[in-house]
Amino acid sequence: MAEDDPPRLGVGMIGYAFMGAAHSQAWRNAPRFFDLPLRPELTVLGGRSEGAARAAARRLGWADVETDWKALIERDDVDVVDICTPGDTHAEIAIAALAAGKHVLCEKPLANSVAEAEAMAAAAAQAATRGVLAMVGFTYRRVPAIELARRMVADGRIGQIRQIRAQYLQDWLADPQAPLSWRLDKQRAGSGALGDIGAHIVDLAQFISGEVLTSVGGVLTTFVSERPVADSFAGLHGRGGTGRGPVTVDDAAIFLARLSGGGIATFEATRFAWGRKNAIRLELNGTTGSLAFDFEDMNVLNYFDATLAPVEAGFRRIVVTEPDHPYLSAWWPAGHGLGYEHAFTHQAVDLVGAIAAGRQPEPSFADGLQIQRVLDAVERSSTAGGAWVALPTAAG
Ligand code: SOE
Repeated sequence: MAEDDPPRLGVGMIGYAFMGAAHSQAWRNAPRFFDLPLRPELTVLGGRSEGAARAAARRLGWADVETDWKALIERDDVDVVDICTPGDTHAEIAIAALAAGKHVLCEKPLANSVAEAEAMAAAAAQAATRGVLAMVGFTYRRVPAIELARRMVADGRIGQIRQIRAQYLQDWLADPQAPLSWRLDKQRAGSGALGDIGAHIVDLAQFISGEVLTSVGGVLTTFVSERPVADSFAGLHGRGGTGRGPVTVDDAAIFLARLSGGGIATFEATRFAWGRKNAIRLELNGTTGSLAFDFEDMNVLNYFDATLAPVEAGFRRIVVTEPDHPYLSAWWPAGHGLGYEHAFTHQAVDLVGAIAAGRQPEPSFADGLQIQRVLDAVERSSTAGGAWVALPTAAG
């Protein structure tokens, strides 16, 4: 460590599968590309099996491992606890880490139920009075084109929002032989497409518009109720295994919403859209223009300016790679583009900045709770045959 290096920020991360790998590269790269007020250090990786955790730590760049998450959060060299485990463990780990005085980054959705999310938000509010901060990882907020869209809406570039169309489309379960994973188990994941990917588009619609959902009505469905059991997983895809087990979550969710500004919105979350690998599609139509985004072309934001003469108007393709675009000055020359992993790096950068400044990072656990209430309301609506369910308009 050089004398003028910023002070270290010890990170202890629990879980090292798909999300753990994405968070690891973020902690590694953040201080290499951005000037940070604190220097994140990949101090310790938590995992139940020592051999597997050590192999993952070597591969992902962590200095040490702990097999007991309680030991990890008590370590003096850990300042931030990064939770990359399935949803059924979020509440217990996050609440204990905050009580131990550790800042927390928790993967989305915040929890598996509103009750758990309420307990987590209460623990975070209490911890904040001691300068201990908590953030939930709705990572796509940190895609530069998404942040640009948010700024353009705030600057009035599309006027008053009338309609939002939000879709999150994947296809990794469209094959009925795709095996079971924890993401298909209600006990572990809380819900299926709704919480796993629907939560992202609820967050993005609210983040970009600056509005909240005030009521929802929707339908959840499970197309394939039993699947093969897998021996192992790489990313989202399982291998081998014998026997079959039940799917206890939704495969797809479609819902309507009313927005706090008077507009309306549609949401669609599915893992059965053959050919759509990670299509997050958002379109906002305002009184004076539209914005459209698709994650499968993530360096582009499409903008229609209805204040122009009709003969000149037309969707304009803004390539979001200029140094003046959000986060871009730290990366490559214009036109070279960013990928999925960069949003995780931006998330780490923003969290480190907030911790150094003693400022509440966003999205907070209170924001995570508000989204949990939306998910819960959609489930209740579906159970009630699609009836509208009202939501509280203030988080908390
Ligand atoms: C699976 O659907 C998943 O890995 C989500 O859990 C992530 O949040 C999303 O970024 C990619 O897809």
